[in-house]
This record gives sequence, structure tokens and C-alpha cells, in this order.
Amino acid sequence: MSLRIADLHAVEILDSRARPTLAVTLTTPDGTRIRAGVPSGASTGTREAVELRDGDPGRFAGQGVQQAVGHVNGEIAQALTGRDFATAADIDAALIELDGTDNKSRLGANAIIGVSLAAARAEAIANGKDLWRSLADLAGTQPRLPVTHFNVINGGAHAANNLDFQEFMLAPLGAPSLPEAVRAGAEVYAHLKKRLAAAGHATGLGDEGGFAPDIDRPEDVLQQLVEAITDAGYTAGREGIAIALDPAASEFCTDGRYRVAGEELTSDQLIDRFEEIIDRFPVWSIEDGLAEDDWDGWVRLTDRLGDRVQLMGDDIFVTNPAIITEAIDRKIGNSALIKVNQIGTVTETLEAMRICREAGYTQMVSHRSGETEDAFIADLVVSTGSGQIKSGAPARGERVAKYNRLLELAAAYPELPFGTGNR
Ligand code: 2PG
Ligand code: MG
Repeated sequence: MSLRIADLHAVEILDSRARPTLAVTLTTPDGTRIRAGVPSGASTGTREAVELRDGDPGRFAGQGVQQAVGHVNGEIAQALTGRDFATAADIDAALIELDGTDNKSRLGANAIIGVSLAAARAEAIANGKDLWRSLADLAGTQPRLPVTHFNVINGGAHAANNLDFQEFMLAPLGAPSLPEAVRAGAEVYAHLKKRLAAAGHATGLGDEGGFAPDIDRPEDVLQQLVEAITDAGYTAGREGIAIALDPAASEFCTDGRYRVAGEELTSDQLIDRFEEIIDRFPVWSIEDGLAEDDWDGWVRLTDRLGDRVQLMGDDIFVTNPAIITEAIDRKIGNSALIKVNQIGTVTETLEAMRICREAGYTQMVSHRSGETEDAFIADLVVSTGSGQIKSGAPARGERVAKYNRLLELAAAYPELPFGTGNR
């Protein structure tokens, strides 16, 4: 097979938070137009690949992406069009080489990932395969439908409330199938809304479609969640619906001190707090429990709680194969969050996932707080068999686009297994 790009074109569009991002269209020689939308984070890790922003205060408060758009339409298009590539991985390699930096800061990771996502789709089409099947064949993985993690309460950098922890997710681990997991998420979401309203809380939404009540203490949110799960007729726990947290601790850590609901905690005190939380509530996974630069704290966190819950690195790992390798060496965490734009190409994302798989680290594929309707990550999670995805609440178009793609795959391929696949 040979992959040829006849035309590459990017446009500045809006993400779900009214900030600019890119839509990239790749046209093949036979005229097929393949589109990709670029996601963007708010609580980003400092070692993520660099998202190029124009910095012109007169446009979108400096958030414009016209330079990145210009790079796709200019330098990248010039370098890639009309050439024969054997695979999409070769296109990714050409992008990395053209950029020439360690962190994609010259051309912009937002420009590069847009082209990379479109190239992966072009490869699938050239091979006559669905995207998930094409990626699975490339990665040599066993496809599987994931447990959907619904972020139903938003705090931190994603909402204007007092809540320090960023995400409280419903994890229907006990659901018998993907459609039943989605149904459980949607039903509990509806009950949670009623319960919050009855308690006098606002039911406005945060960036990821979860409610954003003014509740300070994470334990009080967890109590509401457990009750909403029960109200909806489900069991709160791993046999029914468990809970996953993303405190996104880098966001409330200054000089090694963590500020939670007005209290100042050391790493060890925060670990104690997590232990109490796990004792009281059906929390099965904690992402970014400590800050991205608190590696010593992470070692102790993993040592103390690693055999009780999934400890997932997001800001600390940034989907970076080299950082994940170092973390595995130091016994930090037991799981990685996977975001395509944190590293900037599909090839490197698959490499990060391979490293996790081989080390026995679990993985969760993730959206960003700024999203488009592009559902690439739904195919990615199925193809790699990683067994877990988070795409926000079961509400708002850019969030449900991913869940809906999964529902369609579940219907079309009933032979696909469902679940985390964890031992
Ligand atoms: C996270 C993500 C996605 P952001 O911290 O896990 O939920 O948020 O995209 O803002 O980094
Ligand atoms: Mg996170």
C-alpha cells in the first residue's frame, strides 16, 4: 500500500469552551476528504507537547491558532503532499522530523496532532478498514469495548465553584455491556440533577458537562454521588457503579502544600485523606492524586494505596513514552491516562500505550476539557483494548459524540468483549 496526500488544509474553528482550535482536512488523490478536530486541555501538564497559541491579545485574548493553521497550510502541506508514504507512522515520523524540537513547539503540537489524526484515518480508508480495526492491526492489540467513565461533577479548573477536586466520575464496572454502562451513567446523571436541585444547589454545568455545585469538601460530593447511584436503582461499588476521581492535584498544590477545602495538607496528609476516602466510599481509581512534580510523594502514594486502587498519572506522565518508562522504573502509579494531544502524534500515543501494557500498567483513553465533535478516541480505546475511557458527562454534544460512537460500535460488532479487561 502507499499513502499519498493530495491536499492538506486547516481552518481555525472553536472548541467546546469558545476557544479556537484546528480542524484539519486531508484530501487523498481520489478526492476523499478526511477530517480531524484537535482537542485542547485546561489543566495541562507542564511537560505536554506545546500547543501553539498566537498570543495576540487583540484576538481571542491571545488564544488564536492562526500560526498553527498557517503551519499546516504552508510548511507541513508543502513537505507532505505528493509524497508516497508506506504508512501513517511514516507520516508521523516526517512530522516529528520537520518540527525538529523535543516538544513540537516549532510547528505546534496542535497542528501536528491534527495532521496525524487525519493520516491515521487515511490509512484505515486506504486499507479498507474501520479506524478501530486498522489501529488494532497496527498495534497488534486485542480490541475491546471500554468501561465508560462519566464525569458528572466538575470542579477545579473546569468550573467556577469552590470545589478543588476537578473530576468525580461514575464508573459502571459491574455493567454487563457497553449500552448498559451508558444507560447507567445517563440514569444516575438524571437522578443526581434532581438530588442537587432538591438540596438547593445550582445545576449549571462545568466544561465537561458535569454539574458544578458549590460544595467544598470532596467527601460531601462523594456522598451525593453514592446516594444518586442508589436513587437510580444501582449498587454503589465495584459490582455495580464505582467512582473514579481526578483531583488534578497540580492545580491546588503550591510549594509542596495542597489546599483542599480551605485546609493545607502535606503530601502524606493528602495520602491519608485518600485512604479515608477509599475506606468510606466506593472509589476505585484516583488520577493525579498528587502534583506532577511530587515524584517522591507519588512513590509513597503508590506504596500505600497501589494495591487497593488504580493510581493513574495524567499531568505527571503526559502520555510521554520516556516519562512513563522512568515512572515505571521508579514504581510510580500503576496506570496511565492517555491523551493524543499531550504527545502530539498517534504513533507516539500507541507507543506510550504499548509501554504501559508491557509493564502491566492499566490505561484510560481520555478527551480534553476543550473538545470538538471528533470521536477519534472512541476508536482508539476500542482498538487498543485498554478497557477504559473518559469523555466527560453523558451530556453535551462533544462529550456524547464519543459515547455514541461506542454505542454504534457495540451494536455493529456484538462479538467485541466489554470491560476493563483487568485481571
Ligand atoms: C484531565 C483533563 C480531561 P484537561 O485533567 O484529565 O478531563 O482535563 O483537558 O483540562 O487537561
Ligand atoms: Mg487529569
